[in-house]
Amino acid sequence: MPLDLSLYLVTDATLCREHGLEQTVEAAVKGGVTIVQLRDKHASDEQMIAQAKRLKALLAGTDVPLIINDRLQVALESQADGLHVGQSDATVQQARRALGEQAIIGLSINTIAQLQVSPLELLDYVGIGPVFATESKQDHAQPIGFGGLAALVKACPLPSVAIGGLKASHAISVQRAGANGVAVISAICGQPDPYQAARVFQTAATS
Ligand code: TZP
Ligand code: MG
Repeated sequence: MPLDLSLYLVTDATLCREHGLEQTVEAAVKGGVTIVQLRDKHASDEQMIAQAKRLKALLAGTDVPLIINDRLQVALESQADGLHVGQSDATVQQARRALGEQAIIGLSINTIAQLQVSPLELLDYVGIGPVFATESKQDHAQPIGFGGLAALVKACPLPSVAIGGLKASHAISVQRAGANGVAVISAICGQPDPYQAARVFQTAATS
């Protein structure tokens, strides 16, 4: 199955409180989300494994893969489709060795220097950002804007997804910067209608 990064949902359990995490993911996938990352900075590994297994069951029968943020052990034990690591998480080498050839492995990058020292041959994609400042990640790096995004996309031979403060109205600018997709938390999690919130990205990207 080719990797479709076009609308990448990163979950936030707190923001999803109103509808529930699974209901939000289910609705967003119906609305066009192509890949889901389970991200939770507060849950224990056990809680996250249980949550990942519920999401895997929910996504069964769709082509939408489940990626785990940061925690290699959770990805392994939940039999998720892959792992997304930041600059200070498990290394890409550790992840590839533990998860195998088939796993989808992504890495966050914010600078050309980080790109240059990354083992690109072991990666499936990079997450580039933050494009804008965002309240969804407290400790985010310096925002890079669309200019920074375009420069990193140009320097990177891998598929890429842009992240950080992105809304449907930015989909065209992300496309023009050359990224393969848009990754979002708050544009879908916590929205009154997660299905519609996902749908507007499709409309925006094709218009
Ligand atoms: N990494 C860089 S910015 C960010 C992450 C996880 C948060 C993106 O959230 P939002 O609500 O789409 O700005
Ligand atoms: Mg991380």
